Amino acid sequence: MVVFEKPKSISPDIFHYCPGCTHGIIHRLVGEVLDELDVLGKSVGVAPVGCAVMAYNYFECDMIQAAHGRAPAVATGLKRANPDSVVFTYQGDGDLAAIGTAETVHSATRGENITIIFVNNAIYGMTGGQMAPTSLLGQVTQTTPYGRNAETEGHPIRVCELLSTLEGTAYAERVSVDNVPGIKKAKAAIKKAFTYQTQKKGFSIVEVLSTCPTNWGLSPVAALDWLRDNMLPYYPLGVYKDKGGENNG
Ligand SMILES: Cc1ncc(C[n+]2csc(CCOP(=O)(O)OP(=O)(O)O)c2C)c(N)n1
Ligand code: SF4
Repeated sequence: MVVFEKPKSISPDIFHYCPGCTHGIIHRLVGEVLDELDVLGKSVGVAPVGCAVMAYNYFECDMIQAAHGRAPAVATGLKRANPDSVVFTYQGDGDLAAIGTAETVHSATRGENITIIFVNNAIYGMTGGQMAPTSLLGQVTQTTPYGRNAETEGHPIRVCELLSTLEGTAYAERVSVDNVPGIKKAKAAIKKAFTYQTQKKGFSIVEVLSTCPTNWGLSPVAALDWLRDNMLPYYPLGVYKDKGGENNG
């Protein structure tokens, strides 16, 4: 009896992520959802620039890699050219909420019928731990050695809250993968986002709170505690927008 196996939407390649990094869990959840919705053959993923850049090796659907922050613009083109495809981006917080802010906001307000998987680990992972727009006040990073200061670096951006104000956003939910019930909720949210896309409801985003033990300077277990103690109070989990039965696609 098979007890545990990789989703067929995930390749046999070994993930390159650091020990304790939750990017791998999030990849798996996306893979499980592609399997369960049986959309692998018509799905196209857009890989970011960031630690998940090699996501194009890990998903078995067609993949394209966009310049830093441009994934929603690339996804827009893919989806408009082939409206029956299922198009998703997979982006970190530096990619989506710094250099890619314009693409993110405008694809949402246009109601592009795409799904964004937004991995918020409160830091730039790939480039060695600089401050991200989502870094918390007081958080020490390579570029905020005395802690992020609102007066000089501004306040962290709450992406789901921001995008939920836009008419084109059909669904926005924040989840966390720091524990098993949270992982189950994260999967349900990802499945709902993809389902809404197949129902042509419009723009959907799932923000997943994620760990970066390497750049946070913590062990994998301590990183999960840090996420719970520091990220959850500032980034409350929940549904920020759900157009439900409405069709704005
Ligand atoms: C146009 C451009 N600007 C800057 C960079 C450098 N760069 C590569 S990855 C990255 C940040 C990645 O952080 P994030 O998006 O949060 O993803 P993570 O690595 O944490 O998953 C930056 C600034 C780049 N590759 N291209
Ligand atoms: S640097 Fe951080 S985000 Fe990147 S793989 Fe390592 S733990 Fe994950």
